[in-house]
Amino acid sequence: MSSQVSMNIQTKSTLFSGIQPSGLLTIGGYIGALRNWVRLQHEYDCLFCIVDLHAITVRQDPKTFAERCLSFAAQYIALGIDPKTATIFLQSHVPAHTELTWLLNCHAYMGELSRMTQFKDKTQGKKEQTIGVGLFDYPVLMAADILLYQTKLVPVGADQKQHLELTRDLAVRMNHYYGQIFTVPEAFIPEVGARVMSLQEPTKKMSKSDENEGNYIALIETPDVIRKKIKRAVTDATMGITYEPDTRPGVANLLTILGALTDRAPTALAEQYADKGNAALKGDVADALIAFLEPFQARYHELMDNRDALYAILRRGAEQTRHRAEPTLRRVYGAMGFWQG
Ligand code: ATP
Ligand code: LTN
Repeated sequence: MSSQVSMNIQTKSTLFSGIQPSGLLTIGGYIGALRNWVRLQHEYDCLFCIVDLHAITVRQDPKTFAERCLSFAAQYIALGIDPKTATIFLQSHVPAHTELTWLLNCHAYMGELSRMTQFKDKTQGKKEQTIGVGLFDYPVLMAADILLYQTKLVPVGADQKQHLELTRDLAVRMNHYYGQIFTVPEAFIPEVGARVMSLQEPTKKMSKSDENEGNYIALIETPDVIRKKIKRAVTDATMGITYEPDTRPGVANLLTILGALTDRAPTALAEQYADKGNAALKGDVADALIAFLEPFQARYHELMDNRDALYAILRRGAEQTRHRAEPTLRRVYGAMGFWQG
């Protein structure tokens, strides 16, 4: 490696992000997060994780889990993450993530974790005896993911803002007790597309684990299904197209999706479609989705057909991150007074 290259690596700040392989990647995850990973990958020293340990906070089928994790790696790459530039890896391959989680657990409070909206949403209506402790502790594992690498920037959708704030609080708290051990990270949340909404219930977030498949567009959806789902998307009876997320969430969501895929502001698109109807807008949204997803899917299938290359990328990612995680872990143990031999 030339000294110029090694200097560049050292001077770039670290960026970390992850997605849990808990279902099919959706257009919401792409617009809210992955799109920005692709955009930021050359500016930062990037670590892109498949957070498989987070995924098991809800039951996963052991028969399909490994394949899904692999397919996430292929989708990251097919969307434009360059494995030569960024590091792609599975969370479970780097034991330091769970090790740091324990150290952070001993500094996190029941109260702050109980206030997490995602925990409240995912446990709503459930009996306490049926709620896994992992779901409660989920944000601490996420904090460990981030803090382990002295991460500066974390590109995520708006729903993860609260988890990022908890991560920052934990970092500041630990730095206060033990001296400077962690970089305090910042969230990168896009202005447009930070919260892509469900197609059938446009007042809630599009989610890959939604029971109703009609609520999301998966990245590996076929053109026919995309057209059907967009056609059935809930809008309203008001004439013409306007961008009013509070009063017309369905229409605003379609404008957001189209805007993200065509690099236009949703408000500018609304003006263009002002005199048109929902059907015209929906037709164009479906066209834009298909135009974007077809070449992506071709790249994805090619990668899935070439398993050895994919395995090599993930093995290299695991090896690199295992090394990178070690100094922070040692620093934390040391600062806390553990005898390290
Ligand atoms: P699950 O349903 O399993 O909780 P999800 O679909 O909500 O999953 P995550 O794995 O939680 O997706 O999120 C992956 C990344 O994509 C996160 O950064 C998240 O903020 C972002 N993201 C997910 N869904 C959306 C959405 N609808 N709009 C914008 N960003 C999103
Ligand atoms: N909780 C995140 C996934 C996640 C993550 C991370 C995101 C786990 N660890 C670290 C950014 C950085 C979610 O999207 N549900």
